[in-house]
Amino acid sequence: MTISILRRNPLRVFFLVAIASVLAGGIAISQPTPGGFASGRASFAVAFQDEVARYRVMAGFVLPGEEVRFRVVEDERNRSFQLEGPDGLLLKSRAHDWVWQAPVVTGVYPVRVTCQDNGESILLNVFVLVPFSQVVNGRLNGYRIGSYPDKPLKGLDIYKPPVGFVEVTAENPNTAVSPHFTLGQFLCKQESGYPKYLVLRTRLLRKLEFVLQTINRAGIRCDQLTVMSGYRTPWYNKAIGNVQYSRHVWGGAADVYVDVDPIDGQMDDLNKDGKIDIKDAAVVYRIIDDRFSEDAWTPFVGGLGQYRVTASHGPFVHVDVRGFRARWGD
Ligand SMILES: [Ca+2]
Ligand SMILES: [Ca+2]
Repeated sequence: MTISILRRNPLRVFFLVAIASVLAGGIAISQPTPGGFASGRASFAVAFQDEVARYRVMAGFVLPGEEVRFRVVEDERNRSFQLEGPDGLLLKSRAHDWVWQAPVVTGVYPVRVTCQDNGESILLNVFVLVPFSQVVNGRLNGYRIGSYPDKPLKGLDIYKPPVGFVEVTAENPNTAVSPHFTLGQFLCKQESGYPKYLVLRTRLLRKLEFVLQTINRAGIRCDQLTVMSGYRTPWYNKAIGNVQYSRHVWGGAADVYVDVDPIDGQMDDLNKDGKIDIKDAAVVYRIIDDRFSEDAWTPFVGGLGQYRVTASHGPFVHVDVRGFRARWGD
């Protein structure tokens, strides 16, 4: 029937296909983002801890010897997969479901889940953390950490001290933690040699990727967000006079701006008014805030703030994954 319609009226077939695609929810996924932004999304996802990795590369954070369950999810075609984690111990292995025991030695371990049908894979860069208990007198191997608050804010778990720290060496700052971000971007700005330490949350990385994808779809063509401030040790956070319970101290916040045209170390003139000011931060803020009620944003509920230019920084937007809604600066 389709062929006979095609012969009679090719234009009508085009519209039928387009309508069917919309009904199937396919347009948003298959339509390229303006300017060719590559989101790095995979055609399946891997669930681990309380996260879902939907990108071809994502970071996870575990304690030495911790058992982690990885499961393939969101695979509509029920294909076969294999997991390779050469340095860990595979305790359980099925076609879509594995339990992997992390090594006890601090470092980054690549765990790759590969679709056996087409070779597509998701690389999970799993960081084995240095346990929090190794902080002595506010320092970890000489690196200043400071002290986390004794009492979590409002008794919330997210304000308890982190379980451990990623060890950043001279060799690993360029490790990909998601398609468009690397480990070193989240280092605290305090001065020191290596090793350095940081806290980072997979949920923040997922949110930053989602923000990047969303602003590209809104017409701002950029392959990266500049992270002005990622992790802050409690020591540094106090030194710069910031509030004690800043989400930066728990690795769940990033201050970011778009700096691609031109790349000059400051926010681009996104609203094209010839000035670099809070109105450019507001462009990013609005794009995120206008969509926040959509279901896809549910895992990323948290803080959003916009900041004006000061003597020490240009305009930027703060995003975090605190788990409840907060807004400021608008
Ligand atoms: Ca710029
Ligand atoms: Ca502007």
